[in-house]
Amino acid sequence: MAKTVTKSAKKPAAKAAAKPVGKAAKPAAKPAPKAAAKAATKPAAKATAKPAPKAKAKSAKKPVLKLSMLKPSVNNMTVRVFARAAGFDHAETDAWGNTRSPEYMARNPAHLTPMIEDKSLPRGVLWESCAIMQYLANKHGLEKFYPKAPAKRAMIDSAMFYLIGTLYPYVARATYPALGFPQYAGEVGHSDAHPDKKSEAQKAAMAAIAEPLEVFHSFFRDGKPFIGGTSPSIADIRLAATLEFLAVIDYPLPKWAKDYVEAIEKKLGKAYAEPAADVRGYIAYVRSQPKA
Ligand SMILES: N[C@@H](CCC(=O)N[C@@H](CS)C(=O)NCC(=O)O)C(=O)O
Repeated sequence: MAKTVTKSAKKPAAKAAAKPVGKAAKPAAKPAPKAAAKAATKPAAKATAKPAPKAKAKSAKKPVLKLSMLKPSVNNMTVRVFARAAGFDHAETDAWGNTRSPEYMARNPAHLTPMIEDKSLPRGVLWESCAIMQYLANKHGLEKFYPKAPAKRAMIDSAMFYLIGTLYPYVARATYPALGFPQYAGEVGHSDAHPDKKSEAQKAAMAAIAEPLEVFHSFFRDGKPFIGGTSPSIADIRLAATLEFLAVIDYPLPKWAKDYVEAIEKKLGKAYAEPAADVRGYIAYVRSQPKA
């Protein structure tokens, strides 16, 4: 499996976004070994004391969040944005063409990305974008992205479950044919139905997007800039990334949604823009291809 450590893996995240929350400052970085930490705090008088060996400084920077991902995917974009925005040192492995390999399947029988590897997990890996963000936010106390207060947290969870269970299936049915992604078994788009039937199903899904989309605006945002309030939560990252796919079908996003994605991109800076560029680049590529 070719391992890609992206540039941003070395550079935590866009400054605007990276200001780590609470303990997020060192969410992923291994704490410096005690000896090295002591040396770093020794007074100037002892300046002649041996500085911490370079190897130790290096190991503190070692990427510790290991993420397997696919660049054109918004499910993956979600976690890639979050990892950058939260200031993780992370290494990304491009899993393109590899998700059904025996090695990958042995770890992840669902053959899905995004997937993180973390020894403290019972099975060593975790997939599902929202579960990954919840876990990492819990583990590292990233309350800015995932509030701890039960009522506030419940709204973030509700928004994310609603997205995965209701909005995303419509988005997938409407956009996957244009993206060249396989549809799920049992879907008209997956069957050998007449192309007119497939197009009908795609159009019906496209028409169905408006209602849940409006729910995010009127109910979950409820006049606030973001679902999370004044700063983007993990539910906002999940929603904004999902909306990126709609460009491939020229979906007429309502003005609030365009402004909302822009506001998230502005708040998160490079943390958002960099993974978004991969999705947008893929969409530009498929759109440049002659229609079959
Ligand atoms: N609900 C999941 C969806 C994950 C998913 O569908 N991943 C796709 C890419 S968009 C995948 O890894 N497919 C590879 C495969 O099935 O082999 C999430 O949010 O993480």
